[in-house]
Amino acid sequence: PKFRKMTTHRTFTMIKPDAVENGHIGGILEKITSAGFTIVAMKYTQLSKRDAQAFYAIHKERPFFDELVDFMTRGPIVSAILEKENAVEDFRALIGATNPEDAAEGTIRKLYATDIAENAVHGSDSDENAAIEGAFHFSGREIY
Ligand code: RTP
Ligand code: MG
Repeated sequence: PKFRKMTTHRTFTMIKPDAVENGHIGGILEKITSAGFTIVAMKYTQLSKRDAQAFYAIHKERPFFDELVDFMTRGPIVSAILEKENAVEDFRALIGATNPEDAAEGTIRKLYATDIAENAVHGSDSDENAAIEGAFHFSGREIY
């Protein structure tokens, strides 16, 4: 019998407030779909302080935590769940390094990020976190 591959094939992303403010939603979605990702859930929403503090709880001892929460809550974001073989790793490659100065040519952060803090997009860093983050933003009925 054929069994479905057990490799996780989904990741979670946000187009952050800087990229929304700068008019890059369309450009970023074009890069994502051109790279072979399928959008299985998507919404336009604004995080509350409580949401952002919970989402980024892993960073709560970092010096940039308050700045990060203020940034991520200052305007709307686009959040989405993306599907592709090897999604987490391939998406991290597509977005590029956290600091756009270090990001490779053609990556989303190289093209659209402002600086290390306002870096245009989020991408989950593991299959486990992709599942947690997707479930944080979407109910089962919002995922297709
Ligand atoms: P992300 O989680 O957003 O995909 O980014 P990442 O893995 O590349 O970076 P991470 O270390 O998880 O940091 C999360 C977000 O915090 C902001 N940051 N600011 N001011 C700073 O030095 C600084 N460092 C990180 C960025 O928005 C980063 O994406
Ligand atoms: Mg991260």
